[in-house]
Amino acid sequence: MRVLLIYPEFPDTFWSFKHALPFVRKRASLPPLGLLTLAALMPASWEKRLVDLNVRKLTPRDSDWADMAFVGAMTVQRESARAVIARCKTAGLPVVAGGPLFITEHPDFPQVDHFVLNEAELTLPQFLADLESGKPQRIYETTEFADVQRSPAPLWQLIELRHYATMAVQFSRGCPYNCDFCNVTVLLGHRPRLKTARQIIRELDALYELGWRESVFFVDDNLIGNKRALKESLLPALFEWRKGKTGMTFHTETSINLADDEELMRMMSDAGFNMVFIGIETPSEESLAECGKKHNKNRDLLADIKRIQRHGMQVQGGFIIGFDSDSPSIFRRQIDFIQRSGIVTAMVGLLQAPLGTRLYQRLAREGRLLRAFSGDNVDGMTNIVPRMRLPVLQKGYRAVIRSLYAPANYYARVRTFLREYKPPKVTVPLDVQQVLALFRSVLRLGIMGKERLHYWKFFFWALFRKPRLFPLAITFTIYGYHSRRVLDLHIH
Ligand code: B12
Repeated sequence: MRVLLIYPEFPDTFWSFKHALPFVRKRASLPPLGLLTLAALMPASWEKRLVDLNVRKLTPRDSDWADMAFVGAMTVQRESARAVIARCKTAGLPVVAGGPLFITEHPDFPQVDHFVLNEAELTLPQFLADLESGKPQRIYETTEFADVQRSPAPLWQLIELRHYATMAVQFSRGCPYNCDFCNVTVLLGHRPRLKTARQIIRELDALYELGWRESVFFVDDNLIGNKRALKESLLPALFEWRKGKTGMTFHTETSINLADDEELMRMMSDAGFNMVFIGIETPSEESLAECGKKHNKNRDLLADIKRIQRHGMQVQGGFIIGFDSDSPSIFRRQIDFIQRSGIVTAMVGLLQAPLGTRLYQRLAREGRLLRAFSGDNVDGMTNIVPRMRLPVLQKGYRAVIRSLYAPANYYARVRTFLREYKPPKVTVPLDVQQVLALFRSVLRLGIMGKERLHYWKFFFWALFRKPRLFPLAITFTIYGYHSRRVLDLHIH
């Protein structure tokens, strides 16, 4: 059996980093970890070829070679997935689909022959058995959650690592919290299921042996969902593993209560974590109560963020506008909060209700759902009828985005961050591409860019005041450029 594993293209969005990647000559930000894991679950005797459309095109030679196509995608890749499925069908290939997009929207894909839904560790074996006996069903699904300690290491050899900006590993699945707008607990459950430290070390070893020295994203829903396992097992193992090695910094997603645990922050930083993405959502206590984000309530969020930054970890933040409790004052409050926090990469979106969430159920009961979730939570659109009038909400939202990413404010935020940030001990050694990225940023932003005055002011400030953090400062100039390009597309 020859199988093609296909990852559809991401549109030009905040998280695609499409305008930033050319600076470092990369083609995509992250590899498709779901498909790489799926490949490892398939029989070893099958021949496998992975086509990530974010890296290269699908050619007739690929489809001529294959006996079957496996397509995996998130909602944001919907359009590309549709086109890919149509192409495979035209080429006469049976199509199997799985992953988040199809879990929620499989009825909208009549061309797909088989859906292998939920966690493939549980559903793929049954499909394989039925395929073998010649009677494969159309849908395989389950309400159970997989034991990730039996999950195989991803088949890295199916991709060319050099095309990606970051690699990915996954320690746990599931999140102990229950925010009403998030579908992670529906997809992956409440109780974090953990791999063993040994599994992760094996995955990191494989990447290191393939020559990877750049950053690795722990794509956990909340890495600190089980703090004890982290402190007693994973972090000490990572610390030991790191000895005698160069590079390979880590970043991940956590909840804000990371800031409460001095020991955990120190251990994470020592293990090589230099960045965490946190769902901050809003400075409004009423809105936090409304969405059930109890763990963000009754705390000094700004002080928490700074504490994490002082432990050598950059904080990226997710923010939401458009809760029922939000009044028009929220626009100014969000801007002020984000500026003061020094969160450079602030993902601000309008409240949306993905299928399967508690929010979706409530709004369906109230007759306030308009259409399916677009899959991109920062496109300035929403699929719900908000309390605030939609034109007011969208106008306010655009003002927030414009303000946050205007060069003067953006660079001010980077400075706020760099003043607070303690340079981490673990770093990635500078390579040729990073040095070239500096020259490309000078050319694009410092010479050709409309923002050049801000750029040079910041450039010299960073060079003289924060020389150790200068490479990071240049990375921020590039991210700022990407964010402005993408958000301009959405808000004009
Ligand atoms: C890494 C990640 C990203 C990366 C994606 C990079 C990449 N190249 O894949 C980035 C940062 C770009 C991203 C962005 C976003 N993401 Co995201 N992301 C994740 C995250 C944290 C991990 C994904 C992962 O690698 N998992 C590990 C692998 C092993 O699991 P898996 O992919 O689910 O695969 C398993 C099964 O699904 C199945 N499977 C997967 N593919 C296939 C294919 C076939 C054929 C079969 C049979 C089975 C199968 O088998 C695998 C093993 O069990 C997930 C949460 C999660 N825990 O999955 C959210 C998640 C996928 N993201 C989500 C969302 C909403 C987003 C954003 C809108 C913003 C946000 N809230 O974060 C943006 C949208 C993108 C944009 N605007 O461009 C949702 C998806 C909802 C949906 N229906 O699409 C998730 C589930 C989290 C959440 N609830 O918010 N994300």
